[in-house]
Amino acid sequence: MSGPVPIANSLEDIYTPDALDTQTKRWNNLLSKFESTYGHQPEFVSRSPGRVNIIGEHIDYSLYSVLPMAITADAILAVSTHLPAPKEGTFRIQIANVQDSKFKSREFDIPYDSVDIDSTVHEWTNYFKSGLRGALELLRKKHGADFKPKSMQILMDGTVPAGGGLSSSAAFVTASALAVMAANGEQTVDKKELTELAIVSERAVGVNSGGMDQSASVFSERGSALFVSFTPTLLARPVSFPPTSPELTFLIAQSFVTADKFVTGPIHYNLRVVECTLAAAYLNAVLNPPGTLLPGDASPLGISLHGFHETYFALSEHNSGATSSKSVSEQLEELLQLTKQTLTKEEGYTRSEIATVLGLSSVDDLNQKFTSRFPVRAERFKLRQRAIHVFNEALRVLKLMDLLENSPSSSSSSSSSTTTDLNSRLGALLNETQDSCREVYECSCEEIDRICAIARKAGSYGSRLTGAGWGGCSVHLVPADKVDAVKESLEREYYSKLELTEEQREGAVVVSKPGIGSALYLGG
Ligand code: NG1
Ligand code: MG
Repeated sequence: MSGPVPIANSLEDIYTPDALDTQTKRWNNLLSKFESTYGHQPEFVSRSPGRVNIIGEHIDYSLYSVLPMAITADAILAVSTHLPAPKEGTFRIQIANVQDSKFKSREFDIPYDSVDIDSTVHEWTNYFKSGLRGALELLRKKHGADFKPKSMQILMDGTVPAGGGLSSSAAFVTASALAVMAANGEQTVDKKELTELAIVSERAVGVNSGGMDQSASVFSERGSALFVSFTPTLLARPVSFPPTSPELTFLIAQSFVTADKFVTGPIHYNLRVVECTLAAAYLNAVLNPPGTLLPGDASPLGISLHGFHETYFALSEHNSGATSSKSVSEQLEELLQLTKQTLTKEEGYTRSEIATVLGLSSVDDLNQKFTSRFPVRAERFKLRQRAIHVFNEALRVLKLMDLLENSPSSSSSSSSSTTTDLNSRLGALLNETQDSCREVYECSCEEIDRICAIARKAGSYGSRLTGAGWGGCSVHLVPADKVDAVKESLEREYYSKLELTEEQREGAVVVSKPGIGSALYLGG
């Protein structure tokens, strides 16, 4: 699955036939606006899509595997590199947006060796700058520390709804990093390298995120979902859904409750990252031999529940079952029991309680290690609930993969009964995830819960929030012959009660076809 980001020679290489008309018009608009803005045609276009997450919610930053798929909506950046350098030691970036009314165009003169990003302001160009910073680090690694980056003129168009749980931010950061690589002569960009730099780059914008979005944005292949693992190293492989009749579709429904992780991070997303990390440290302190250190890993704060999982079962007495070592599923079941016996306080744990168990000298020491980079606001940390969700969700991903890859209908031609059975079993897993997100992880919201109930009543096999939650989008597993019924019910019982623009109403519910990931379009 690794290898270079594909070079697209035409839009047919990027979009599914049903999207081609709209995208051709959109790309022509981008290219002509580029000409009118900068007075010449761009040299290339860099493209990265958003994604919907099918299952595996809020477990990527704990380094458990997830199953997203790329959608059609994407970020596209038209680029040229004719601009002369402003003065010795600096390069110039001019960046504009086709939705210029909302995003004012900007110009930056940047010293070769440092891209400063003020992550305390919510400025749209910060996402470009985070991709730029990551790409420059990679370019300096390849060409030496005194690498001189090219000046760039950029026009951007993003159609992934922001704050919608469809990874608008990751699409923009990844497309930006790819654009900088290509502008500086790297047209064969390795997918794994691009993904890893996009993951680290995005954290510079103030959200302590996992790696699912960037992986889906880069690695996805048309017609397939993507199974992404993060440890021992990043790995992504396509997964296809068995052919069923009627065809199974994924519906994406907006809640129009904006969930801006940048703003709510301290009480929502970034707090969950801290709670999971502290749960790992706590379980390690209590269940592993005194002095056991968790391995440093690629998780946002450097240690994770997966790290605890590995360490615990690496100790032979825990792993040797009657026959051979336990399967991952058996290990996860055991971790669930251990968690319930060890993290017994439903009301959560105070900083001082945690510091004591971790053997830290003070709460300041705890804050310095876990909450200094991204501040969080909480008196108590619900370690029990977050760890239970993570281990259960990791189990659900394995169960869904088992259904996809080992169910009878995936091998032989499926009779309608096995199809319905398979679809309802897939859907049941998605519904369990929604229950856990709502009750245990507390990252849903009343609007999303209502949308899921409406969709299920109208024929969805499985309905749940997708992405970080607290608003944003939902994903629904709907047989093709029920899509209209679900859309109509959502319109009648949910959207009709909202003040929506025509454009919002158009994009409220979309059928998402699994699309290709990042691509470089060299035009011509
Ligand atoms: P969204 O809401 O699509 O940005 C976020 C994280 C993911 C993952 C999901 C929850 C960022 C950039 N992405 O996705 O890493 O943790 O929430 O599964 O914050
Ligand atoms: Mg995002």
